[in-house]
Formats: sequence, C-alpha cells, structure tokens
Amino acid sequence: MAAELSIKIFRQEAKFVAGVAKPEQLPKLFLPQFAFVGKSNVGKSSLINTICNRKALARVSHTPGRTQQINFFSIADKLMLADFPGYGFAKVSANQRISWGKLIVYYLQNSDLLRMVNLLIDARRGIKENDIEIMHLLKSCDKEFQIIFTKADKITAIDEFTTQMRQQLADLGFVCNIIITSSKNGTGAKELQGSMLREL
Ligand SMILES: Nc1nc2c(ncn2[C@@H]2O[C@H](COP(=O)(O)OP(=O)(O)OP(=O)(O)O)[C@@H](O)[C@H]2O)c(=O)[nH]1
Ligand SMILES: [Mg+2]
Repeated sequence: MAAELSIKIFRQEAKFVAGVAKPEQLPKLFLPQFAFVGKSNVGKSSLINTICNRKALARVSHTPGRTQQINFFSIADKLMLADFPGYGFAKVSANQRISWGKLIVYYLQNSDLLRMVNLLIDARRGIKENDIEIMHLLKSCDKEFQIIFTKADKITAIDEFTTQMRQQLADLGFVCNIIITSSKNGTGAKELQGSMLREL
C-alpha cells in the first residue's frame, strides 16, 4: 500500500495513544502496528525514542520491571509502535508474570493489524531461553518477527557477532531478519525504520 512512505515520517508527529495493562482494556486500533518486545532493560523504550528522534516519548526505566503495560504510540497517524513491558525480570511476582503472558497472547491473537514484532535482544547477553520461548510463541501465532540486537555500542567485531547470531538462530530453526542497533549512537535506526515501512 504505502511503500512510498519515507522514513521521514518518523520525524513527524509521534504521540502517546494508550496504555494497556489488561486484555479487556485493549482499544480497537485502526493503524498498522509494530510491537517492541524483549527482556526487561533490553532497551525497548530507548529504541522507540531513537527511531522517533525524541528524548522521552517512551519512558526509559531506571528500575527494571516497573512498566507493566503496553504503551501505544502513533507516528504521523500512519502507524503505531507498541512498547511492551519487559519479561524475564527476576523480581516480578508470579501473578505479574501470568498477566504479562495473558496480555501478549491476547494481543498477538487479536491484533489483525499487527504487521511485525521486533524482538529485542541485548547484544552483550545474546539469545536466552526466554527469548527462544517468545520466538516459538510468535511462530505458533503466525506472526512475522525480526530480531533486533540492542546496545551494539557495547560490543566489538559486529560482523562476526552477526554471523554467529545468524548461525545460532538457524540452528534453532528460525530464519529471520536481524538488525543490529544502538540507541546510544544511532546504529541501525534507519534500517529498522525502513524494515517497518516495507511492511505497511
Ligand atoms: N549502552 C547502551 N545503553 C542503552 C541502550 N539502549 C538502552 N540503554 C540503557 O538501558 C537501560 C534500559 O533502557 P530502556 O529503554 O528503559 O529498556 P526497556 O527494555 O524499555 O526496559 P523495561 O521497560 O523495564 O523492560 C537504560 O539505562 C538505558 O539508558 C543502548 O543502545 N546502549
Ligand atoms: Mg520500557
């Protein structure tokens, strides 16, 4: 449809639309959506701010595990970014973990306009068991996803790292796009913006 849209739209109006903590609060959303999912503290909110050229559109946490809702942001009234609460933070209660699971499953199953899930993984830490669980969940819901490695400013030998990760994903049975990013220096921001626009 809108393949001609330029990444310049990420410089246009970006606004907070809704915060959703429970499946029943999920509003009917009419724009194509892109989810940002990943472990607590991986850099989801920071990356959303980076690609929207904003300092504080999404709140960056000082305390991991605090945000327990999906925050939706609309970009230029063309698309929406969904900033998910992080998973895998040891200190959250069993109840919180269950509600996180319910929320994401409900969203994945009910969002017809979800175009792509960006699964963020901290490049310093690599792919962990709970990331693999999410990949299986996404696959079982038939949702497109790509792996976004974050905090690339903290690693050296990026090419080698990318090759290694691609191999590891292939060994796990996942063939998907990989983007290496850093919110500190902007690496990969344009590539990520372009990858989403291509799915519109
Ligand atoms: N070095 C470096 N630090 C980063 C980068 N992105 C985020 N951070 C830091 O990582 C911490 C967590 O960032 P957030 O963006 O809040 O991470 P999050 O995934 O949204 O966290 P939760 O919402 O708690 O799950 C903050 O201290 C950020 O400054 C990056 O690209 N490089
Ligand atoms: Mg966050």
